[in-house]
Amino acid sequence: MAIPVIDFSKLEGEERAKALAQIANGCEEWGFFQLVNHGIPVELLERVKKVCNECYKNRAEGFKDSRPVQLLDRLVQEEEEKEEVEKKKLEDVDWEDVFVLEDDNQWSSHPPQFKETMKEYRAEVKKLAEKLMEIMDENLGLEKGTIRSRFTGGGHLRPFFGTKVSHYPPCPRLDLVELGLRPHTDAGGVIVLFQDDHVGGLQVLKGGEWVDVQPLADAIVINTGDQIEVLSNGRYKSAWHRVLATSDGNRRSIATFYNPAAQATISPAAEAAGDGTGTYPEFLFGDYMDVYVKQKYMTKEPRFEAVKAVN
Ligand SMILES: O=C(O)CCC(=O)C(=O)O
Ligand SMILES: [Fe+2]
Repeated sequence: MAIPVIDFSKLEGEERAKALAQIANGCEEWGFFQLVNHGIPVELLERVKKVCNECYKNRAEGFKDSRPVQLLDRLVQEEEEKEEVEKKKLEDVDWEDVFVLEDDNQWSSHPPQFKETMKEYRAEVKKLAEKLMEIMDENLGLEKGTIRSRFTGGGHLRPFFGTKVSHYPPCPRLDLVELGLRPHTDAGGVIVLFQDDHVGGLQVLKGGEWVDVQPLADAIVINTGDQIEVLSNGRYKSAWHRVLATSDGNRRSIATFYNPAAQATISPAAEAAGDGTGTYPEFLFGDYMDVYVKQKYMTKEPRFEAVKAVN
């Protein structure tokens, strides 16, 4: 079983209907799919890889003092001190080093090309995400622009647009730390992921089984978050995913989140409700995020319940 790989350029030609159907299937059956010929220049992707790899190098020293490394060191030390060890694993850490880029936060100046390259990349990703939202509108039978409009309070609010640059360094004790990132569904809207083309580890839960999101050179992975599930009234379920830690690889991943504005009101879009299965509340996305930050690694249903209680 492999997640769908879709040729995005086919949307422009005679095979448009087929491409639309493939995307609908990816959204309905998987919550994850990969795009090839997505329109982001490969030459730009090459530059993104390069500047992010450089950035990781500059951050390597800092990772040595990070929480996961400290916790693992402590556990290993405890192991050595005790004779009889019942193996305890570290289950509440992610073996990763991350930072987030937004339009108005501080960005690294090393390497010197980092800022301009990532700015260019984010502009391309934004275009792609907005195109995808229109395709989802079309597939859901919604008027063009509905999802974007809901995310932005009818165009008055600025959507959240953040890029999480992650590095998953090799983990020396996979017997004690198994995960680079614990299982979760994403809180927001449309996620555009440029993952490592060699080192795998990302997996999606499908029918009770973890399925690899196979590394594919120059492809872009798309997944949908909890807000698309709500807007589509359960037709597009946000999928559980996780990242396995590895003992010998350095995995790079750049995930960009196109989410509603904090003040945007989210609720199922009536037209999408046709064959929807959900009963979702109406809430402010910011209120949802307040719940999410405390419950990220838990099931989503209690989050909807909790946010209902806020209103
Ligand atoms: O690193 C990855 O491939 C996935 C990251 C992810 O799922 C997230 O940041 O929410
Ligand atoms: Fe995620």
